[in-house]
Amino acid sequence: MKTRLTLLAAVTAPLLFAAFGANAHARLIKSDPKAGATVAAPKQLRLWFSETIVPGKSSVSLAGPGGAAALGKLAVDPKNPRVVVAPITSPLKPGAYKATWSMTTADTHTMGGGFGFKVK
Ligand SMILES: [Cu+2]
Repeated sequence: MKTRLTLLAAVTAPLLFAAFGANAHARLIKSDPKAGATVAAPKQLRLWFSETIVPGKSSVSLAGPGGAAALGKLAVDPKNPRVVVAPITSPLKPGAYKATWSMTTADTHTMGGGFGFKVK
């Protein structure tokens, strides 16, 4: 019996590992503005992800001292489908901001996260 269990573990472990390895969940690699940075009022948010993003099923929002900031239509960079661009359509006042993202990848999985920055 013990041998059977060991054998089962030996067979399933690599399969599980392969399944996780095949997942393509969006992970934020970096952003502009950078997390924690203090910057002059940006005109757009740029987010670099680990996977190709489906922009029509993804979203970014930005909250600041005046409430929700107005963002234009989310798009991917035509040169890099892992880079998402959200235009900021009205100037940001000085203060602390929090960007919140929800990204769907081609495998239909959705991941979310957020980061903060300050406008001087
Ligand atoms: Cu996935």
